[in-house]
Amino acid sequence: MTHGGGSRAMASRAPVALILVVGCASPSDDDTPAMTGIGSVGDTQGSTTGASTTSDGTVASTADTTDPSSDGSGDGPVFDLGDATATGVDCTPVSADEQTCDGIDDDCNGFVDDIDAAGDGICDCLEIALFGQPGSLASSQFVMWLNLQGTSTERIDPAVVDAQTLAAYDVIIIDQLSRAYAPAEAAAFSDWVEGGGGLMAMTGHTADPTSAQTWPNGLLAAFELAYAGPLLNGPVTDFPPHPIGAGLTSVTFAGGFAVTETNAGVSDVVGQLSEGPVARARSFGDGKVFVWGDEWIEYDSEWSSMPEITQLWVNALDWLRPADLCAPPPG
Ligand SMILES: [Ca+2]
Ligand SMILES: [Ca+2]
Ligand SMILES: [Ca+2]
Repeated sequence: MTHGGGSRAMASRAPVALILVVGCASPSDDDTPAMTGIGSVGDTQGSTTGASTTSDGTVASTADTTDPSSDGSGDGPVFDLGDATATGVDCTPVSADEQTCDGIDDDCNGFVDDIDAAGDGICDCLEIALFGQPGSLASSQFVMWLNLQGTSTERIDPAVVDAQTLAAYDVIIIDQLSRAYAPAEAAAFSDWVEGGGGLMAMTGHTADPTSAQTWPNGLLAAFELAYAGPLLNGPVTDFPPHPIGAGLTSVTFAGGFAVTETNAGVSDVVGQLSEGPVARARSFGDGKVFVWGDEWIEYDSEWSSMPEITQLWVNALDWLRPADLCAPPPG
């Protein structure tokens, strides 16, 4: 995925020649307000899945050229981006700062789509999928919360998983699974991670070993990680040095499982109980995998008593995001 894996990114980077019209964008012409439009979940998703076109379709063109006089404004300079993936020395800025989640380094600071308008620590350009069914706590509004942080997040539970299904996302978070997955579907997951995707897994929605361990383990096998053992209870207060655990001292863990390696040494322990590791993380190809042994961290009803959980999500999403997406400016 090289960050190029997302459907938005792939679509916007496909052309070899791209000309943008800038300087004519009113606030409504820009994706940024939509990306940070608190409460406009549908708008947010819609605005970022349309490849390089903005909400009103005026800014970008993915084919041939855009005549600056054809958009009705005619008051902006035209920049030839050349290769749409351009950044660094060959990059021509189209704006003074990063403007749109379009797979283009607008300001040529070396980082594509590095936008976090609200300063909440979660990149506004991330496209996230919650994969599977939500947990049992009706109070959970986790998908909405992720969208409120500026991301484009949706829940999916596809009948068949293939490369095209996964390519639309930068980060996929496995939630409660409702079935076993075929080897070809598991392979699609591992290929997606190897290409740059960020995969996180949760479990513990039920004690049933088939749905809580066997099914997710089928997807995690390629990464040599697995849920195992009896139900465990936290909270997790032991966070060995790792970016995901940075600043954390206590995070809920209520009826979850140990996270084990099927090949010793392939991962780092992110969190552990007295019984052993319950969170592990590893790199895999160009992507990353983070496996957490419980699901209560998605229940925002818990966050009022454990505000560190939101920091866990900030840390996890920053670690999981594609390496060339949303990074802060160098230096
Ligand atoms: Ca940039
Ligand atoms: Ca951009
Ligand atoms: Ca944000």
